[in-house]
Amino acid sequence: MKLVSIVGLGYIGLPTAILAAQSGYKVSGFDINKDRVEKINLGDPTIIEPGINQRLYAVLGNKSFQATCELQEADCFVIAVPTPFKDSSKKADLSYVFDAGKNIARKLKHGNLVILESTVPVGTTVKLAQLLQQESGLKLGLDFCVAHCPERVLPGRIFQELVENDRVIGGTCYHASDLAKNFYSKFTKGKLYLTNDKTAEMVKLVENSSRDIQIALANSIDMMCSKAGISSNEVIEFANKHPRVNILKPSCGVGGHCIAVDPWFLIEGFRAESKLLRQARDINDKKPYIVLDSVFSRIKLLKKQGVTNPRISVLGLTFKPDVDDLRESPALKIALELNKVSDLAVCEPNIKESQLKSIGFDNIMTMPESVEWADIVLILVAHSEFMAIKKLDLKDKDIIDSCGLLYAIDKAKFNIFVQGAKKLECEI
Ligand code: SAJ
Repeated sequence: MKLVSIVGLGYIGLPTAILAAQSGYKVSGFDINKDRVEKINLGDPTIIEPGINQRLYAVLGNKSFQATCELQEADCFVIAVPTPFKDSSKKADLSYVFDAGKNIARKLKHGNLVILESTVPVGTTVKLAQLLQQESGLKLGLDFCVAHCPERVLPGRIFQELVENDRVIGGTCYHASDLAKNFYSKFTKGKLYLTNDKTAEMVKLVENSSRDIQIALANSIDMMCSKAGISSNEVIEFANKHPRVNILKPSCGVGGHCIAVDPWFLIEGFRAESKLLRQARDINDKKPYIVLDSVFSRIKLLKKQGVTNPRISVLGLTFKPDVDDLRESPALKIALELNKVSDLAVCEPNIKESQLKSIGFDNIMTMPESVEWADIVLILVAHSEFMAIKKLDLKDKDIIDSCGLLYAIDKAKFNIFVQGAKKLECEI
């Protein structure tokens, strides 16, 4: 297996293509976006990821990798295309996967392997295999093989995780799993577990559903603690001291293109059996509105106290800390709602001012500027830059911290659990 064609040069496809090229394959990266292909061939990876520029430069330089809008023949095809929702329904849009399949079918030859890496509903890999068979006229299992090997990487650590993480490979036949294992073993140090296609599909979906449920639990704990007047961050921290408990963190909601999306692929296929997943989705989807409600009650209170038009500083807009990604961001959703009705300043150090303006935010400030300007400081995302907030003058500021930033600062500073202890002191 020498020639590899990667279909889709996004966050997963491009790093995979580069790594495969660095480990001895001759790689062609296909993308439908001509502009992206041109940029990549000129050395601009079009995504931000540590180490990617140097790596891309190296594989372009030694000609082990090239991007193209014309799918090339290969020994192994890897599909890494998006699987978003269909319109406003929460059903998976598999058109990119099947378009990739149709395209590959035209180039398919005896002995080829096709690997699907995109996250898909259970049963999709076999549908892709049938499509490839129909369109190419070749026989599945005899002429070509198909396997599903879902990606598992964290943006910001993609190259490390592509190498180090264990992977699950599900073939439509044993030979497919074995061939795919052979492909990944050239650049993966993690263990490669072999199974069937449906199991691999289900594994990926339950991994992300498990995170969603854990975050929903954290958000429920947060709502209960808020009623009880105690710190949810501290409760979770202490509960996690139990050797078999591991609750995630409360936040202003769940965003991104994975955790908030993948559970729906199970809900779509297993409506009756997935009630817990559905409830977790509802809880996490409701969280931005709960944060909004608490902002509105503070506004009301300040107005009663004579502040006619309370100014709000929003800290953080991305879907999670220290990324430049606004996709499905609950923080952005909250800020856009507030922008309609309040005097707002936003501070988002990871996004360019021009992009923030194009979204509709006119008042863009640094953290010190916005904190000084505001009556209410709304912390939505715990970016590293915001760890300096306690150095600013916060007296007379009404602070709403939806992501445990202040708790994290206290913990880092005093290395003790201060919030409950502080409260105890006051009560005594
Ligand atoms: N979140 C919380 N509380 C937490 C952790 C996360 O509210 O304790 C929120 C985040 O703020 C964010 C959302 O959940 O809005 C999702 O964040 P995430 O870090 O869990 O997930 P993603 O979407 O960045 O990437 C995940 C990967 N996550 C991790 O490894 C931690 C990985 O599991 C998957 O391979 C990837 O999705 C994917 O592609 O499916």
